[in-house]
Amino acid sequence: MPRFRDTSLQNSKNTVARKERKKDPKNIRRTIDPAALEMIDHAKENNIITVFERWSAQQPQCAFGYQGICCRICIQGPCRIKAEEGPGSMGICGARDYVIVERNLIRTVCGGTSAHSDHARHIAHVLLHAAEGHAPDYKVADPDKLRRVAQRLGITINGKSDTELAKEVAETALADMGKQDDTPCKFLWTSITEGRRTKYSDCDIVPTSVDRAVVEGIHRTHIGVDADCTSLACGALKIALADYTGMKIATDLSDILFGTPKPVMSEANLGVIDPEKVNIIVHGHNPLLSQMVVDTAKEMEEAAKAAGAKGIQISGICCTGNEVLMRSGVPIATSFMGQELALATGAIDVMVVDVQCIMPATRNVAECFNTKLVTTMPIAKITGSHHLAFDESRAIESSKTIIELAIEAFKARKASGRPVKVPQYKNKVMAGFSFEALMDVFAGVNPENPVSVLTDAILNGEILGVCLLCGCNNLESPYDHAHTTIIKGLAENNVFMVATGCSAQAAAKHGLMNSEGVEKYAGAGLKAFLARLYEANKNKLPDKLPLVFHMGSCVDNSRAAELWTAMANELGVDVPKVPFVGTAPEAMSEKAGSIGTWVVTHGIPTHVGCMLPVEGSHLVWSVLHCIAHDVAGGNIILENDPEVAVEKLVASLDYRAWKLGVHKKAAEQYEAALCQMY
Ligand code: BF8
Ligand code: SF4
Repeated sequence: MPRFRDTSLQNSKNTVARKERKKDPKNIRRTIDPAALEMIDHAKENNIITVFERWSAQQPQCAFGYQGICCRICIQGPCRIKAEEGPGSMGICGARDYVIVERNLIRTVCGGTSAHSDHARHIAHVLLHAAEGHAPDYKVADPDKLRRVAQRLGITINGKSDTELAKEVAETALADMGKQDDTPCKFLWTSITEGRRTKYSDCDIVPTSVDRAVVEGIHRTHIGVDADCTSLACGALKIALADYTGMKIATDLSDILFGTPKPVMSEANLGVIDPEKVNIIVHGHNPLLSQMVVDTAKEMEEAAKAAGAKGIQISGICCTGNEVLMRSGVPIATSFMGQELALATGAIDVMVVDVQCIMPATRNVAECFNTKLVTTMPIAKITGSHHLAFDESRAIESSKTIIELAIEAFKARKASGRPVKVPQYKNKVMAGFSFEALMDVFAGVNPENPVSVLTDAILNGEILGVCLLCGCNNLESPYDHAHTTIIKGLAENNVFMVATGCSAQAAAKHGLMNSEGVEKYAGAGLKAFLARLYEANKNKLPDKLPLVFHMGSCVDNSRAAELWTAMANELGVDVPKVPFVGTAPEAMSEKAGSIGTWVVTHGIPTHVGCMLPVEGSHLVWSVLHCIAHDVAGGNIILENDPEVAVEKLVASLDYRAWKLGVHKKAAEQYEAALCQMY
């Protein structure tokens, strides 16, 4: 009998019935975050409509769309699958349930891939322009990383200056975006295991450029093109690997331009806002803007003081907040679902945004308080906000204009005597765990082979495995409830956790990204492991290690991929055998869809805690849960109950760790090659 706990957990059943998923929909206090609760009440009292009220007003939502069986791809639609058999079981063109669900899913993956890769392309252009001398405020901040990336890409580095190398790396990235030949994307191909390269070639899912993959995906899903379940599924995997390519580019190039993160201390939640300072919130995703604002603000403290402020307080929301937290220790104000609540404090002078996850409603709340909402990107404008086109060729000057606007807004706020309400909740945070920083911590124990510190701890049972926590907020699950429940549950089961995006922000806000979190929630094995790591690094770490390790923004899920790739190589297996799982407890965006798909394609079981629109097709459900595992080695686990999700994730890790142990023992006993079956 296998030793893993409960084989019934290896099934594909969601334990929460559809009608049970949105409990108490009229209650707008839909969160466990005390700061958010205080602000929801405050907003309600002051007639400020927020996402919590809008979500409630949308209930019940359309059951066809929710299950993914509504098609609007051509204008004969919308078509809905209304019956099991007969004409009502198909769209007007004859598309069956699985075709409609998969086409919708592919378009979701295309949306996520476009968002990540446009972000990456922007950074690649700036790196190129910086190398060519057209963006003088940007420079190579991490020449070592530049050289490592160039070497990995097969670029000759000897005798070349940083500028020359930066140009070549940027050009390689841009080629991965848009080249027309049939060679694999380099940022993908050079950063995965040999086993994955073979798998992707065998399945014919290797992207040759990001743009081509997305265009092909939209073409494939046009009326009357692909209508085969397997072919559509493989199409989704190919686009998702293009998404990974874009994310890898974004992470690598951001590190080159702004530095590779190192452990840093900060704070998180709305209590970081200081009404006596000039408050600037950076919101969105791209560090090109936010890092410049952060760096420029340091030079403008005196101007803020001259205006009567105690200084400048920058805080972050969403992934751009994660970027500047990771590199500069900028505190987190809140995450995606709390963005209007931050504005409702009345203490924000400027909210400057770039792209992605910025609710159009921010403008309505900003208007209530004369807060300046500043949009900066040509593709992301909001009617009624200030638009200040961010000019990379004059980045510092553009940042100065934003900060001057904030100082003026601070003066107007103080002169108006406008009341503010800042909920006094915040928690200490240790962030900055890039892959390199994590390896540095492991190197404290074993400088020759850092990653073996992690894999050995799994093999000897001290910890169970690793979990990547990622993604969004979605009020199908009360704000932050699923994130925190899963983190605490996995901690108790001795799982080493890394986190990105709004999941990392949930951990940060709720005191799970510091050493107190370890004391409260970690099982004995995890506690011992973290204590051992800390002992070996005492002199260079700013504090004891946290319960959850912050790996960065959503594009930085590529850092987690670097970790499981290193673990696979160390263990002498491919990724599907590594005791590593992923979870997006409160998934919401198209980007979560594309990330989840490539994480599965890399060979990682991935839990999604808010229902994907796939329930309308049993066939697609089984592809995601079962067939994906047979083909790619990873699978989706759709489970709305976070406590059951913990059990399922633990069962997946337990099974992998057990199997790996058995195979390793057999290989040693019979002096045979390590079994590669998963
Ligand atoms: O890219 S986790 S809500 S902020 S999409 Fe958006 Fe989701 Fe947050 Fe970051 Ni990621
Ligand atoms: Fe209906 Fe087919 Fe058009 Fe979709 S593509 S809207 S199923 S006719």
